[in-house]
Amino acid sequence: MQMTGAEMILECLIREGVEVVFGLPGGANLPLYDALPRYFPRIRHYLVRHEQAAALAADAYARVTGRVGVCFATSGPGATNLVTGIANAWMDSVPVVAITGSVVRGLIGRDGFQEADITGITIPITKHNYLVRDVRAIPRVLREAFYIARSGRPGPVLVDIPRDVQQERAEFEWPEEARPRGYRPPVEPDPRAVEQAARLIAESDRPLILAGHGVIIAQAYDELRELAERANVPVITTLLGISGFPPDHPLYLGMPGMHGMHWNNLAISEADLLIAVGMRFDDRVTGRLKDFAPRARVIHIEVDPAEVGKNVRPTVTLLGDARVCLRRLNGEVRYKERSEWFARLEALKQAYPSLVYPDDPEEVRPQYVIQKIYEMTDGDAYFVTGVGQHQMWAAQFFRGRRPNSFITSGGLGTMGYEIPGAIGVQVARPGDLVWAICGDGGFQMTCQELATVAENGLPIKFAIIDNGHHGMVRQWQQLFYRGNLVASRLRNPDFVRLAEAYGILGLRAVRREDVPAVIDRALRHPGPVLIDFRVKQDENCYPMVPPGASLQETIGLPEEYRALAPKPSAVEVES
Ligand SMILES: Cc1ncc(C[n+]2csc(CCOP(=O)(O)OP(=O)(O)O)c2C)c(N)n1
Repeated sequence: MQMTGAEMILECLIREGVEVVFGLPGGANLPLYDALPRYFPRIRHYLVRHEQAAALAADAYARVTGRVGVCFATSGPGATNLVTGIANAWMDSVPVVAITGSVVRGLIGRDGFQEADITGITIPITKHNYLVRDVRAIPRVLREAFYIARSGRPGPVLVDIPRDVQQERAEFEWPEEARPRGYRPPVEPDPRAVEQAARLIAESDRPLILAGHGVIIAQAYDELRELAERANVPVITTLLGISGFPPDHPLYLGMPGMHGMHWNNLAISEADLLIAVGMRFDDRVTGRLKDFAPRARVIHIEVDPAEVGKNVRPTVTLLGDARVCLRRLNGEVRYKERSEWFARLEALKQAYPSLVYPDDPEEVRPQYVIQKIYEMTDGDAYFVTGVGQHQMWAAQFFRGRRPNSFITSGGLGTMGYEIPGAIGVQVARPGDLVWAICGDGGFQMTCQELATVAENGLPIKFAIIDNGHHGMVRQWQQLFYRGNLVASRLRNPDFVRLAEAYGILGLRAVRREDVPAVIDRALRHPGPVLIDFRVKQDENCYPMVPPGASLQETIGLPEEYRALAPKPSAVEVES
């Protein structure tokens, strides 16, 4: 059938099962937008107010659905505005296809109006990208783009299509084969490696599982749990592995690393075996690499061969999809009693408490707000965060009950993720409760998207952890830059009135006793709500591994906090 390039793009999206697109039009993608209404309502389009939000919303949509997220932007500034969102998806292995309009073919390379070499710019932050110069190539390119984005280790793919290519007509031919030649991501691990891994687990007296985003991407929740229970091994989840394992499970130990549980950082240093599943030994997890897990052998379950040995050299590698690898491994492992190790972990937990904080009625502690939200929702919600202290507290105190319900920017650490991220999640899960845990700094990086929220009646609950600062920056300046607080203080707008300006219910909490009441009010309100939680401004986030330090050098909670923890029992722990 003959169609225009623009129609071909939309036809391809339909065939790829795309239902939702986030985007913003401009001169170079107007043919695409011109054709779009003919594909309504099979495709729903969410108009954002800044393209960064389109890419970030597509990223969050992809994280919760496991499907490819799609965003549109025009050439030049539209395309470059996507860059942060694309980099975010790249760092966290999220399948996104970004479709940009480009200047007409005759202007390419001639500094045409709104020309930017977006394929050049995004080479290092995409799995692959394309500039389509021939209208007949559109179906093949988009088919490949979706295949590449979602297969193996997922990631973003950008497809740049000149305006005149969108306008040209040609015969639409859907290719049989989606996989580009020479691209074959691993799926099945080597059976000998599986046997060897099982042997290491059987030999180990002090094993730990380190579960990362790969578990969630592969939807290997049951398989992870089976491994832990079958082999009797405790589970630590990285920031992006949170919600890959039930937080109330007796084998769960929480997060490791820079703001992870103190006991985990010490346990990793004592472990004789790490079973790393779908995680890449990020520096925020390992601390100083040369002192990381000095006693441990390592089993690395990983889908991307480029990750193997990049930071930590594994003893055994299971190369393949995490779910498939875990299934194979589960077939080989046996239960082993490890009472000494469990006693030791219990002792570390008691000696190095990481989740206590003072409770004072006059001040709102940020940890209290976050804990209260988890409590009052009974963890039955999606939680999306920004980046900074609030993100780390949200991770530490996580109590969500659903798998894959903690959505956050990990590798890139993109402030401003909280609003577009929550939009992507709410669009993907219209009937579910979505809480955005926001920083007052990060919130202002994308708060124009409150218009998108209001326009579409997305009933997101925004909790601004308003400490009047770029809190994490203030903390670093206080601890590592002689208390020289530069450019970390924020003079904020009146967030309640800002919400009201967008037609969103705005609430505020200034005392501890206000907190449950405003959360309750937000939960009862059917539409979007913004709550400005005026929290204690100088609260620091501990535990903390200082930058460049080893996990063994974790700074624990302040003494007066630790004193609040239940007293250690008879178990002896040398410090
Ligand atoms: C886009 C971007 N710019 C700068 C930073 C550096 N940075 C990391 S945390 C942080 C402060 C975050 O402040 P806020 O959003 O208020 O959260 P808080 O730490 O106070 O909870 C900054 C500036 C970043 N992560 N992302």
